[in-house]
Amino acid sequence: MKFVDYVSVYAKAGHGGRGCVSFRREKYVPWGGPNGGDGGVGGDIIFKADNQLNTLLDHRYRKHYTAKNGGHGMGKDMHGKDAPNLIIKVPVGTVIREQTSNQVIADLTEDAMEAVVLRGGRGGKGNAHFKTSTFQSPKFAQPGEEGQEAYLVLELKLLADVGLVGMPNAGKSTLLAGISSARPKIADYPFTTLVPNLGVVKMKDYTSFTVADIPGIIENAHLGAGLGLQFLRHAERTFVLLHLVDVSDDLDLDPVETLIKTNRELSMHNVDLAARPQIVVATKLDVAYDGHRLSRLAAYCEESDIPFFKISAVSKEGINELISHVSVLIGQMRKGELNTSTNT
Ligand SMILES: Nc1nc2c(ncn2[C@@H]2O[C@H](COP(=O)(O)OP(=O)(O)OP(=O)(O)O)[C@@H](O)[C@H]2O)c(=O)[nH]1
Ligand SMILES: [Mg+2]
Repeated sequence: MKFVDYVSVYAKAGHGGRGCVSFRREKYVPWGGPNGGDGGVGGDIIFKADNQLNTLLDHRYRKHYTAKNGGHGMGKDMHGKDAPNLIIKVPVGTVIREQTSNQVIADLTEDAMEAVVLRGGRGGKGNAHFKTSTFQSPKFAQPGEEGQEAYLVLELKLLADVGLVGMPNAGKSTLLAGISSARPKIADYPFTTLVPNLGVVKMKDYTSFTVADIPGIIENAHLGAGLGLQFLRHAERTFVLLHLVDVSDDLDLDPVETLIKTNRELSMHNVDLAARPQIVVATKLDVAYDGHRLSRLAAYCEESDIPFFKISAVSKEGINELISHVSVLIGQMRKGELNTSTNT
């Protein structure tokens, strides 16, 4: 399945129906009064979150949505029919903005949540409405109002408690596969993960938290290098980031430099991301034989007061400690005991 997390669409709510001009015609009643009915209301454009969906793909090729118009008013005081609303389903986590102002109109964070994004026009009043004691036969009625219309940007931002970030090959997907039932693709080449993956980590005490594995970030990602920063929007709605750094001996890269560079890319995307609580996780302990890179990273984190953990997906060393720590942290954040800045 293709993962689509950003689309723009055009949508228009229904036009209100026209009010009617009509007069009573009855036998033996030469001057019947006005009896033109009102127009019906145009259909609204409503977006609704649906947890059966996980991509915006459906909206990619259907860029125009138009709700039906209200029915016109008719004689004999008959009102036009109200048009049905057009309900557009999107995945949970979809943010809807107006394209030109970039203003957020709706943020659908829970299943079945709905937002009326564009209002249908009101129906016009029929001439029966305009009758007064001195003005008995109005020969006019109101037109219906236009429905609202807009170009909208739909953006899917996964909602996860934890985001996994790091260079390609750092071991993000391997960690996700080890702690949840998610089965992301894992391989020893960079950019194995092309789209974000979500996993649920279940703890022994029946609590759980969600983890998003985000495609690898390289230097100049903000200029479009590698997969660029296009998927970083999914890190924006997490409580905490696990920043994975490969510390195996045979890599040439300096682990501290790697950490700093990746963080720089994160802040280029969104300064708030750089301020998100972060835990540094040294990976591939089983192949850190002499451990020179490991100790350098550990020392740096200690100096800079950054929480630090080390794990091996192969020997499972350190994984339980890491997960327990994260679980407690998430628990505290959910209770509001810790300050976070999950910006949307
Ligand atoms: N020895 C060892 N190898 C590991 C460990 N964790 C991951 N690997 C290997 O490192 C390679 C990359 O792992 P992935 O989990 O695909 O890395 P990733 O960070 O998801 O990479 P991208 O998706 O490309 O960003 C794979 O060959 C894994 O088998 C570990 O703890 N020990
Ligand atoms: Mg991966």
